[in-house]
Amino acid sequence: MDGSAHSDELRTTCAYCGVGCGVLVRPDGAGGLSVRGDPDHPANLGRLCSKGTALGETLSLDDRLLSPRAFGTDTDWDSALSLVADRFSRSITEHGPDSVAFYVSGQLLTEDYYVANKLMKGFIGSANIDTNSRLCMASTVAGQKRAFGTDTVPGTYEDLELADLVVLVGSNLAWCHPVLYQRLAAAKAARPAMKVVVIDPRRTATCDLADMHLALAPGSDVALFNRLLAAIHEGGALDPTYLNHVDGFEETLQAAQAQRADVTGLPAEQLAAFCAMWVGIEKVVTVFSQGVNQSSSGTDKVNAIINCHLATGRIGKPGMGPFSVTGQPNAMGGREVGGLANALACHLDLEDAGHRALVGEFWNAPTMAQDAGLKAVDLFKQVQAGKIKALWIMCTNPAVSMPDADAVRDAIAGCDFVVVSDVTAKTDTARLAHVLLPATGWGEKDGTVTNSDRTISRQRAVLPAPGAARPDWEIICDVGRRMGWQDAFAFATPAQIFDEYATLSGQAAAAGRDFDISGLTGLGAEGYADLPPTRWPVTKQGGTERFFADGRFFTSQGRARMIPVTARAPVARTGPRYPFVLNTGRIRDQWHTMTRTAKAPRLNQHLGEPFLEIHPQDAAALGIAPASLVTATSPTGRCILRALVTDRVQRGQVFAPMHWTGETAPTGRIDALVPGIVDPLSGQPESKAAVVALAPYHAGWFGFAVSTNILAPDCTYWARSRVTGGWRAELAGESAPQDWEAEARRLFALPDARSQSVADPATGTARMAFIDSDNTLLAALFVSRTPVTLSRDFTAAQLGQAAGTPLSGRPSADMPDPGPVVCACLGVGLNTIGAAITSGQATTVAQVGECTGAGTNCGSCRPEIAALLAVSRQVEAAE
Ligand SMILES: Nc1nc2c(c(=O)[nH]1)N[C@H]1C(S)=C(S)[C@@H](COP(=O)(O)OP(=O)(O)OC[C@H]3O[C@@H](n4cnc5c(=O)[nH]c(N)nc54)[C@H](O)[C@@H]3O)O[C@H]1N2
Ligand SMILES: Nc1nc2c(c(=O)[nH]1)N[C@H]1C(S)=C(S)[C@@H](COP(=O)(O)OP(=O)(O)OC[C@H]3O[C@@H](n4cnc5c(=O)[nH]c(N)nc54)[C@H](O)[C@@H]3O)O[C@H]1N2
Ligand code: SF4
Ligand SMILES: [Mo]
Repeated sequence: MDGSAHSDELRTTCAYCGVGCGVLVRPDGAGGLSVRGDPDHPANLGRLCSKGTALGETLSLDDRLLSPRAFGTDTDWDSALSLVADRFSRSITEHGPDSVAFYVSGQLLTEDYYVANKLMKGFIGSANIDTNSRLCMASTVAGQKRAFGTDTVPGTYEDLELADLVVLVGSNLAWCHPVLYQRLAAAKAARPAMKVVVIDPRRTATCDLADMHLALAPGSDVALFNRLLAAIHEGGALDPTYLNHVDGFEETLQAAQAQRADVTGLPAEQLAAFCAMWVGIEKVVTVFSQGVNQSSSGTDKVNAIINCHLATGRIGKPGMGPFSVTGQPNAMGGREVGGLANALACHLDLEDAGHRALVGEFWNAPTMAQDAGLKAVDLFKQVQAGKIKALWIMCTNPAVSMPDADAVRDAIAGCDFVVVSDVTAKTDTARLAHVLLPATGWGEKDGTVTNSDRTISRQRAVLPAPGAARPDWEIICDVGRRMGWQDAFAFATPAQIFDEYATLSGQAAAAGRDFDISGLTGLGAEGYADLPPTRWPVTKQGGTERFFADGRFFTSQGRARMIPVTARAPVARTGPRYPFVLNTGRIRDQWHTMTRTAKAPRLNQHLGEPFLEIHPQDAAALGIAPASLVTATSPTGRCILRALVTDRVQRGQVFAPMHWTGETAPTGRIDALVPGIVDPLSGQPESKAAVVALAPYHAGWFGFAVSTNILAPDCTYWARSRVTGGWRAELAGESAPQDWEAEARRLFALPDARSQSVADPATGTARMAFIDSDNTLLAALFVSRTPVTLSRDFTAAQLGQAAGTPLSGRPSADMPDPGPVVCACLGVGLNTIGAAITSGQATTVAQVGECTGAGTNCGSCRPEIAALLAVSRQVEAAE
């Protein structure tokens, strides 16, 4: 079913990452959607990754918030909105405008974001609105503003394909921007001379594409790029003509030359080889992401990278430039619309009196905020101190995703009045709210998002709003009207909001800013409905594909700035008490706090529980066995995680994913370990360099359970996830219960079901199955004194099936075990792929695809298949 949209398909944009892929959706008649990549969208040209492909499986209403709730009881919208408006107004009257705050999200649509900012900054009169983009893009914003005078990504996705060298710094593109990775991989396959370098302390799936992997010391990127700048100078790669448009060259070069490169921990030859490659190849794109931003020197890292591009004039030209990839679907739109506490819409600055006046007049604002508001980490500190009396959290889950998450959770719990707008009540944050407001989610809401390469795309509603859910923009406008500002929030549609925003952008452009979408004013309802993906700027006269090749910048002098920077180590230092550096990040098939991706069983198959990557020698020294449990302790908190022993991480460093929560694995809330240390310029937390102590968690028993009912364990360690037809859970605890069967009946909420059980108190093993009257399997529990070894996928697949030999935990001989799932789209397991490789049937990724189907849909698992082939070749070579 290739080719353009069919008449019954609607075009929209993926809910997840900043690649911003176009999707074609069609209601399946059962409340869900069928989804495929939009071949006409410039970001993906028909491709989708595993998460995008599974979008249709995340739409069930079973855990949705369908009605407003106040103080634990369902209520109507009128009461809920009046309550919110009254409490905010009262706090403002009694304690001033800075006693209230909004904490919002890069997953809001531009229209939602615009009205939230208008309400707080123009009408409430405070700038206490910050966004989870503070945890994500703030260092890039600060770095680009320092260098360019504006927060602008100069290039486009096409530049990654046109480049002869692509350097990926602190970016696991294969898992986090999979479609962009696929585009890069395809370009490299077509043009094998193209080089790819990965700069990351960890060997990630992205390294499979790399010609060179620089496993630098955590946080040492500034030293590396300073060394590069010195090498650019030595190698004669400076562009003197372009440098006429740049200030600060001499000082910056001196700082770079004074930099010690050994702090990178990289062998001198490797560093020299990288520099020679960069110096010698003109068409270079340097992609960067959270390994750069989430650092106490994040802003300096960004500038260290940009310095090299400015010095060589390799910027804003086809195949050249620094390229920050954004995380959330509207991370970029949120920056454009002034979502951060120190920004105003249309790349205007809150701290610039002229800009404040311009926006204040345009909005006819009664009380324009005069000073920058609290940045996320400080904002929650003020909540904790009782200074913020009313807090409205929209579309983000800070009780999980903020650093020092236990303290943030407690701060929210202690706040006088907390409002949460979400699509579900089942989040760690929503559970703390006094008022819960049900928002419409992806597929139900309507508006625009901007992706990493400045392309504005429409998200379109294709499903009806479930229950009483309403779009975020409408909820915000309603509260604004009830607080007394009827005219300013009289919008009836997102199109009207967009039009006001586009009009303001024209004025911002007239004041010398780059963000200009005035060409999109006056679209009307129809023009807005039909708006195709459009890269800004869009003036009535046309647009610009790339920025800065002409040497024109948006600083007061109109020149770019090179910034002298010197490397600083991460703030938290390892020592005898906390000997390991904890790096954190993402996995391929989960999105953040899992409220949506965890609903799709196939997305839970890839990595089903929270884990800690640890080097084999460190694990051995600490007595941590593979698949055992580890306690990680930091100055702020404690976690228990599954040990994943691998040399992908260096000695002394460990890595854990950020996704697990109180809902899915309470001891896996990784931000409990991360301190609230921030970059002094951007306020972005250092999420990638906490310090921890590690020890084996000596469980008295381990368990694995599957159940058609949701599992609600209460043991020390548990992690649960959905499988087709039910749930599965990993369990562990200290002392084993006396009566396993009674315990299992409680766990499964099956007091009366028929059971089969085998228990051996002497060895501590127990196996039991609960069977329905029609002889199908309802639940099974496997217990052992050591981690339970059985085929998880096989056991889970028995749920709801005729109860044959469920207690074996193994398929019978005539039915081979497919093994852990590698290809989430087509459900192809490791063993199936392994068999194709060892039988000699498949020697390339493409052949594995032909034999097994793996990797032939979205391609997100191709790096893993390539790694399996590489391992098999190594084994063969050794034999
Ligand atoms: N599957 C999936 N995709 C996502 C998301 C998701 O939740 N799941 N979230 C989206 C969002 S919001 C974001 S922001 C992006 C993030 O996308 P990425 O930034 O690519 O993802 P991370 O895994 O957070 O971190 C990237 C890498 O930084 C490395 N790193 C750590 N410390 C350093 C350092 O000091 N220097 C360098 N050079 N590297 C370092 C880590 O080892 C890690 O591999 O992903 C987006 N895409
Ligand atoms: N240790 C560590 N911590 C990190 C990071 C890291 O790399 N390491 N990364 C940081 C980064 S880059 C990011 S972006 C953050 C992400 O962290 P969060 O923003 O906290 O994560 P999400 O799970 O995406 O939260 C989105 C929430 O909005 C809800 N939601 C979904 N759609 C809608 C909607 O349309 N309207 C409303 N009102 N709600 C909706 C979802 O159910 C969910 O509860 O985490 C940060 N925290
Ligand atoms: S790469 Fe995947 S998650 Fe990102 S926008 Fe595209 S389909 Fe969605
Ligand atoms: Mo992010």
